[in-house]
Amino acid sequence: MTPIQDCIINKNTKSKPLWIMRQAGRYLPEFREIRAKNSDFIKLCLNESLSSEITIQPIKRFNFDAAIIFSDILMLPYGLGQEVKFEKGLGPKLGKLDLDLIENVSKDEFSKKLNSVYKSISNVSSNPICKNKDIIGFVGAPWTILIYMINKMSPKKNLSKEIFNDKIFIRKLLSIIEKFLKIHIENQIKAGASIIQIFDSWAGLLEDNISEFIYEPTLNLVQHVKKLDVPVTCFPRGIKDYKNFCEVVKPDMVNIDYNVDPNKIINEIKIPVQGGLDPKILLTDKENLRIEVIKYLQIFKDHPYVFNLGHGILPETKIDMVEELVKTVRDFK
Ligand code: 1CP
Repeated sequence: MTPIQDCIINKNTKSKPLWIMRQAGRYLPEFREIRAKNSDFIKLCLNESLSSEITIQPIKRFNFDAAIIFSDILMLPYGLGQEVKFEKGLGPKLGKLDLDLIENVSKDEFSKKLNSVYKSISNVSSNPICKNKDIIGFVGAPWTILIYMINKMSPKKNLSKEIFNDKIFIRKLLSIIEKFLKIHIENQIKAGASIIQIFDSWAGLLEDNISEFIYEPTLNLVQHVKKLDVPVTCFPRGIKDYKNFCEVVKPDMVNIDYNVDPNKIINEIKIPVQGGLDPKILLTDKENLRIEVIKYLQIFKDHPYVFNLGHGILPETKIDMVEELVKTVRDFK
C-alpha cells in the first residue's frame, strides 16, 4: 500500500508521509527552465512528455512520498471549450462563458480534449521512481471552478459581487461542472491516480448558501470518489468551520489551511489531517522553519497526519529551505 493510503486506510500514525502543495512549480529552477521555453501554459499541461517530466522533478530532488500530476484545476473549463489563458503576472484569463454550448459537450469530447492529462498520469505511475509513491489526481471543487468560469480571472485581482446574485444560473452551472468533474476524476483514477484531492481554494469567499453551493456539490464528488474505491482529500481553504465541513462532507482526509489552529483542530477532527504550515515560513530562516515544522509534527504525533503546507509553496522559496523542511520531517522521532 502507498504511504498516504496507509495513513488514511490503516490510520497509521507512525510514518508521516510528506509532499508539498504546488511542489511541481516555479520555485524549482528545472521547472523554470522548461517553462521559459514553453510560453503557453495550457499547451505545456497538455504535453504529456513534458508534464510527466515536470511531475517527477520534485520527486527526484526531494524524494517526496507523492507525485501530484502537473496540470491545473482550470483544465476543466478548458475541456468544456471555454478559453483559458495564463498571462505573465496576471494569472488566469478566461473567455466567454456560453452555458448552452458547455451543456452540450459530450463525455467523449471532454475526455478526448484532456486525454494527455490521463496519459501523463499513467506515464508517471509506471515510472520506477514512483514505485510505492502515491499518485495524486486532483480537481477544483465545483464552487472554485464556478468562480473562475464566471469571474474570468482570479478573485485575487477583482471579484464582482454581482456574480452571487443569479442563484438560478449558479445552480445550473454548478450541476454542469459537477457532472464533468466526476468524469475527470474517473478518468484520472482509471489512469492510475491512487488518491484524489479536491481543491476548494475560494471556499472562504462564500458567506451564505454554503450548504447548497459548497457542501452539497462537494459531498456529491466525495461520494463519487468513494464509490471508485480511492481515498479522497478535501481542501476547503478559508472555510470558517472545518469541523462542520468534515461532518457533512465526510472526506477521508482534510487538508487544513494556515489560518487553522492545529491545537484546536486536533481535538475537533477525528479523520486523518494533512498540511497546515504557512508557506511564508519557508521565506524566513532555518531555525524558525524547524520550530514551526516540529510544532505540527508534535501536535499530530498520535494522529494519522500527512505533512504538507497550508497553501501552495511560494515561487520565491529557496531550495535549501525545502531541503531543511524535508530533513526535519524525516528526522523527527
Ligand atoms: O508558470 C506559471 O506561470 C504557471 C504557474 C502554475 C502552476 C505551476 C499554474 C497557473 N498552475 C500550476 C500547476 C498546478 N496548479 C498544480 C500542479 C502542480 C503541483 O501542485 O505541484 C496544481 C495542483 C494546481 C492547482 C490550482 N490551480 C489551484 C488550487 C490550489 C491553490 O493553489 O489554491 C488553483 C486555484 C489554480 C489556479 C491557478 N493556476 C495557475 C495560477 C497562477 C493559479 C492561481 C491563480 C489565482 O491566484 O487565482
